[in-house]
Order: sequence, then structure tokens, then C-alpha cells
Amino acid sequence: MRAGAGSDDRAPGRSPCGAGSEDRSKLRRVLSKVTRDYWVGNEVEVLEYPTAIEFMRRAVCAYRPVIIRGLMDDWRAMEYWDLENMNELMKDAEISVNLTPDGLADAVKSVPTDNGNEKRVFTYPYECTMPFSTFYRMMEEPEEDDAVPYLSEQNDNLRQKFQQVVNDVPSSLPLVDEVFGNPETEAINLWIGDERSVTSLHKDHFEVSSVVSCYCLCFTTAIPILFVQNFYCVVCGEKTFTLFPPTDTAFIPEEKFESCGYSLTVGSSSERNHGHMKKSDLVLNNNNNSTEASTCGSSSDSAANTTNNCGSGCAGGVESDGSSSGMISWIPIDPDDEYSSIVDRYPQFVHANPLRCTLYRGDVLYIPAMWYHRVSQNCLTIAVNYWVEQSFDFRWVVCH
Ligand SMILES: O=C(O)CCC(=O)C(=O)O
Repeated sequence: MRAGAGSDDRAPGRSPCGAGSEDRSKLRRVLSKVTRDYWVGNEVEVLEYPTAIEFMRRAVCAYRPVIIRGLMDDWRAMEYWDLENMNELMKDAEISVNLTPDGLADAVKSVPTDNGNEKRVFTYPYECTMPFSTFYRMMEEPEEDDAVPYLSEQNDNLRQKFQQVVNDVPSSLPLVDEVFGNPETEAINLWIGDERSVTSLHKDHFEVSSVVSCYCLCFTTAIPILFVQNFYCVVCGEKTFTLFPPTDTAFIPEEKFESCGYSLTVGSSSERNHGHMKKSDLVLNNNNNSTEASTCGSSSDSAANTTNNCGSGCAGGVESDGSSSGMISWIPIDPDDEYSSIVDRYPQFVHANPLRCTLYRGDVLYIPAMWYHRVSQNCLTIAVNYWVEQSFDFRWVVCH
């Protein structure tokens, strides 16, 4: 008799490697429990002025997020950055701001269809070029019917576009240099937003245009992707993170969605409203192919930057399918929604291991590569994050 022939492994409902649906559900329960008990725990640890060894032991070797205090004490940004001072310095600078009607950029939403039903699509924000002073007014004097602005361009925007303030933060974090041996900083990003904006659940990818060694590539996609570790630094305000370990990939749904992007409606009102873009100025189009002018109260007439947030050099969500089909693979849940409404739809989410934490002024959150995160602000918040190259090791293997 051939090995395996006639054994239970061949029975209906069993996978080729022998796990039936009951076994699989037991495996899920065990994976969830050992993840929680031996690895993730129930809260994000706080390290005050850690030495390199402490950070190494508590966070890097444990492959767990931690909040680090004391890394930003000597930053000039801590003294000078608030929205008013930044506006003084940069009021005429043209900046790129993401606009949405509801504060949800790069997220899965239900939209009405022509036949009166609803469908879920992945939506990109409208990337609008505007003077900093317009952004400042939209943040300081928001009106009920305003579109929601979020300075969340990524793409290394602090180093590339904010020369006036880039030297107010270090070019790298000394603790990181010591622990990882002066690693490459892939990007330094500036984020300015408030409680109206939410960044949906995702993990950080950094797409590279150059040819990199194939073992560094995410092998589920045709696009070269590096995973990065994230050092997220709050200069003022408050941010709340909901984090999940990479092994929760077994419990976190991911589906393909048609992608749509917001663009300007014809005859939009920004001129009438001193640059304030209104919710009604935005319309959702298939595939984010808008080439309309995107100057919102701007003195220039630059065209829409239609690079989406899965474009080169920024954090995508899960992965693009790498084709031009306009389909995007994304996580269709908000973990901060009502729990029962999520598990009704995705029962395996019951095994997921969320960790929640809030960062305050001067806090740095270390997010190891491949950890999922969902982010929101509790008030007007200015933050900077460093994406640092991740060297691949056994964790990469285990997580796959
Ligand atoms: O601050 C945010 O809204 C999102 C940050 C984030 O997702 C990231 O740094 O990868």
C-alpha cells in the first residue's frame, strides 16, 4: 500500500497535510493562546530612557512593540513645533494634503451602486496641493461641511519637501543606530492631522524601484517590497494605535477590492471658500485615474499627483496585486468597530490578539516589521516617523 493511501488524511474535509476543519480550528485556538501567553501579552510595555541592551532585550529580540520615552528630549521640534509656528515658517510652501469626505483614506468602504445596492471598494484619498496656510486654516477653523485634511503624504516627505523644518529632528535615532549598526533610514515622514482622520489597519511596506536581492522581496507580489520597522514619534498631541502581531495573519481577513479614488467635482468650491475644500467637492471615481487640476486655493496650477499610497516609496496596506487591474488586496475591517459586528462577518477574528496603546508628546512607538497597525489621533497631532530597513532573519521565515 502506498504511504498515506487509505489513511484519514485523504478523507473529505481534510487538507492534504492532514488537518481537518476541527484540527484547524484547534490549531487556531492554540496559535492564538500561545501568541498571547508567550509573546504578545496584554499591553505595550513602556521603556524610560532604555539602554541599547534593554531595548534590544525587551523589544527587538522579543519582536514586540514598545513605547520608548526620553528619545526626543533634545529635539528642536519639541520646542518649536506647533501648527502656528509651522505656518509662520511655511505659509507659502506648497504641500500635498490628503482629503476625504470622512477622514478614511486608503480604506475599504461601502458605496452605492447604480442599481440601488451597495458594494465595497478600496478608496484612495484626493491628493491635493495647497499652500501650508490653507491647510493651517482648514485645521484651525474647521467647518462642518469641510473635507477632512490629513497631511499624510509619506514618501519621505519630511526630508524631500519640508526643508524649513527638517533639521529640527535628527536624521536618525541614536538608539537605533547603536542597536542596528547605522541602518539605512528608508524614509522620514511628517504627519499632521486630528481626530477626524483614521489610518486603516495595514502593515508597512516600502516599495523599492531598484533591483534588490530576491530574498528581500515579498514573494506574494510582483512589486519589489521591503518590510520596514517603524519608529513613530509624537511631537505634540495624542495618537492611538491598535496593533496585531504578524502571526494574526491567520485571523485577519484580507480580500481583493476594486480601487477607487476621490477627485474634484467639476466647478468645485475651493475658490469661493478661501481654499477650504468641502465634502461635496469630492467625488469617487474608479481606479483613481483622475488627471484633473488639484490646486486647492493654491497660487500655482500644478496637476493632480495621482500617485496613490501604494506608489513607490510609501506604506501600502497589504499588497497590490501588481497588475493594472485596479484591484487592491486590503483588510476590510476596522478593529475599533463594534466587536460583534466584526466577528459576525469574520468569525476567525475572535482569535486575533490586539494590543492598544496611546502615545503622548515625546513618546516613540517601536513597531517591528510586519506588525499590523491601525492609527487615529485624539486631537490635533504632529508626528514624525522613521522607517528603518529590516534585515531579514528567522522571523521572516516563521511569519510566512
Ligand atoms: O499616523 C498615521 O495615521 C499612520 C501611521 C502609519 O500607519 C505608519 O507609520 O505606518
